[in-house]
Amino acid sequence: NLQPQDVDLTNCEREPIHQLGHVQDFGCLIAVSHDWNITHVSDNVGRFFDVNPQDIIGGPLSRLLNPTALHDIRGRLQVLAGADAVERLFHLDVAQASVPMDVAIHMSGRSIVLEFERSMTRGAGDQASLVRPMIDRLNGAQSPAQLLDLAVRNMRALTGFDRIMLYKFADDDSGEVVAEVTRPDLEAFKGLRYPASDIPKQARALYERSLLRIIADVDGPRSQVLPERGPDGAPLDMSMSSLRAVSPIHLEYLRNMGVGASMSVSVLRRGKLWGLIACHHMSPRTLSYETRSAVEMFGLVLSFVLDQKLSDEEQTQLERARSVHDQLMSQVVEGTPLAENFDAFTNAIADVIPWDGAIATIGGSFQSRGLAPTAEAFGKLQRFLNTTQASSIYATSELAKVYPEAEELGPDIAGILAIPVSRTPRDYFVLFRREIARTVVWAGNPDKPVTPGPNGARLTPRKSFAAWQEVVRGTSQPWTEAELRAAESMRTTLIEIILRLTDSASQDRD
Ligand code: BLA
Repeated sequence: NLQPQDVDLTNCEREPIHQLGHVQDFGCLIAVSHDWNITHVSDNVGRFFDVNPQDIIGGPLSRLLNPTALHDIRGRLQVLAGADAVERLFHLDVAQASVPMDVAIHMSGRSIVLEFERSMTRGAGDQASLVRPMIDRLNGAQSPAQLLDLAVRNMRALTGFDRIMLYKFADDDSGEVVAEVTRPDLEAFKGLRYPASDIPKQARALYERSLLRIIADVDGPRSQVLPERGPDGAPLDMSMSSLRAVSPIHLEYLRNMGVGASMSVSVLRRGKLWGLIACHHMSPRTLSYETRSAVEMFGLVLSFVLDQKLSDEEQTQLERARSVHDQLMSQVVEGTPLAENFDAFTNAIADVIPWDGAIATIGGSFQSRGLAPTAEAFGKLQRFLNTTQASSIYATSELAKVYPEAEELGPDIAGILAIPVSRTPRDYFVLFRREIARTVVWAGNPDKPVTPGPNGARLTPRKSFAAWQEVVRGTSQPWTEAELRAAESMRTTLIEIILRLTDSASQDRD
């Protein structure tokens, strides 16, 4: 594992963000063994309990908590469901003459981890009841896009953060801001893309287990967890900690953006991280544990509703693919040659497989639309395509990698999907996609005045966007599984059509 001082922009993926040894100062952490002796404590414990950290390590927890509180905590420990479960107690009277506290309870290895924050709510479940009507609203969404818009607006109402973004991951782990609400004076990030490295792999993996994190004060003090290493020689694993202090690299990123507080909630689809609801506040902002729990529940419900809406959309896409098939077949029945229907045909396909350009070479004719090569440039590409399997479609989103002459097709073409529709000579129907970096532009103020931290200007959204553009240079929007399946079934349809047309043409001659 890397030591904190050795982490830089080149090795972020190896930073052990679950073992940084600190908590944020708005709460304190106490870990105990199975027989309730204190094994770890954050050095700010004196701000929450009338004790010194050094005096209580190795002693019983009962020195800090009254018997009723201990009993309640024990009870919760018994119902912990699974290794990554966290139980919560709100508004608990933990000790004589102390203010009520909210307590998070979870297991880390063999330790029981307790995290205490002063209650900011009455513990009456008011926060959860706020989420209820929001769920009804989410359910009413007509599409995934509308759902995500509703989600960011409701999150703003629930949390009061200055900016709420829905950050969606792509197959290559880059991210896109697909929905956003923001304080009117702030620059908008919607539509922008960021490279996978902005949220490194271990962070994405952690966010599948632990669904919410808040950074209450980007410049706030952190409190060290003592001892640094336990008797087993390892630091306490804080993966599931609600107070976990976050990576200094990420803090620098937030500071460079002028952000004072950040919170993000995982959006999962079937257990896999699909996206994040990412929230910024321009000044420090702490939300009560009860509110954070309500927000986490909101995220869970959003995840389920989203899965449903995405599945509905996938179903609709399948149905559209079927209707393209029917449309094509009816044209054949009417005896119209395919070549005369190129526009109608490509329009129909666009509903199922979005494209930037299309060509058809069938029976010696050549037709093209949109971002497409000339007949001559295509002739050369066709020889390349003839080397692929005749019995299946061929697709790539990085043509230049396999076809060095890609540049000759036109500077923008990066993706092709070729559907062979006859054998010898091979006829093709081909769709083209534009290089993606050229389809997304930075809309914001290019040089917001920031004083970059020790790692320089790289840790800003502007530079992240530029980094993403570099990563995707020469690639198009990928062809999805569903699109490829639709293309494969379209190939069968097209072959059938061409056979019928040639059949009827030869019958006409007879
Ligand atoms: C974490 N990076 C994150 C998080 C987000 C981003 C949303 C989740 C933590 C949170 O809730 O704040 C990224 N935030 C963005 C992006 C925008 C934004 C892209 O607002 C755009 C508007 N970060 C980098 C680089 C590295 C890096 C280059 O940009 C490393 C080389 C590291 N980001 C990094 C780490 C975490 C992180 C380590 C995990 C923080 C943690 O949970 O401890």
